[in-house]
Amino acid sequence: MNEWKQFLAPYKQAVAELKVKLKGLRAQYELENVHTPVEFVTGRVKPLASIYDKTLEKGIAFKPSDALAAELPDIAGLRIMCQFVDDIGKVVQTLRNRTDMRIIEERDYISNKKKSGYRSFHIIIEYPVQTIHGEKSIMAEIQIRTLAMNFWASIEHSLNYKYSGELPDEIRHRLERAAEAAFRLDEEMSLIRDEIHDAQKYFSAFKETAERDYQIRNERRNDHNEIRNPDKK
Ligand code: 0O2
Ligand code: 0O2
Repeated sequence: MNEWKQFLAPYKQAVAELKVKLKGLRAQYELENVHTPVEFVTGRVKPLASIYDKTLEKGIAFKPSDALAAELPDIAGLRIMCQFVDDIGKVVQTLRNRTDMRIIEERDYISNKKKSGYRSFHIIIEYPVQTIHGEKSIMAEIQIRTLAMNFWASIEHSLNYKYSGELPDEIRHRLERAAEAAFRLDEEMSLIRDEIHDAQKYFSAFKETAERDYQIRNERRNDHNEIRNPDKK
């Protein structure tokens, strides 16, 4: 078990670092007061049970090794959720421009959806982790998708788990139709994105003004109390 702990340690570190970096993108866009293509970011190290299942599927030995690391590029997995389909391209371009990771492979399951109905953009990166024994390069997978694609994928994933990958035909068909409905939702939202952006800008400005008003009122109340009760601290 300790062997696995040691093997997975750089992946754990990579997930933690990449989460901070990718969430940082959102903060930078917010600072510049422009629409952020990053809605939220999640990350995980693949659980041992899932690693075990993958080794059975791929016919490789279930033991910590370079061969296993090479066969499973998603031991470290990050997910970036976007509001609009267009945002996905922006995030991909931003990742291509970064110098702290190297893109090894891109898989576009948005233009080429999977048979299940799955849509997402996958990027496999090589990422250097600094350890006490020097630099260790590991692979990580970044999945970029819209909120609607994410909603579909998480429901489908749970159903697949429930039926151990053998979905009854009726559910499979319904999921295919639901995937199309999710994609149409994305298309509809894209068509009114300017309206949505305006509304979001208005809402942020409103929140800022309300926050400022609250602070001013609070300061005035404190000044007033000090004048009326000068000895009270
Ligand atoms: P906030 O303020 O909640 O948005 P950790 O548990 O320490 O490893 P983290 O980031 O808390 O790290 O956990 P995780 O599970 O990797 O990421 C969850 C982040 O994604 C949290 O944001 C959740 O709020 C956010 N999240 C999850 N599902 C949704 C969703 O459906 N919609 C939105 N908008 N956000 C979601 P933060 O970063 O903790 O901050
Ligand atoms: P988990 O639980 O998310 O970690 P392979 O080359 O065979 O190892 P594959 O399937 O060719 O892998 O790679 P792919 O399809 O580029 O990426 C695999 C990951 O994408 C999956 O990881 C899922 O997270 C997601 N994914 C791919 N297809 C589907 C799908 O039809 N439905 C859902 N819900 N997710 C999908 P894991 O390891 O399968 O699972």
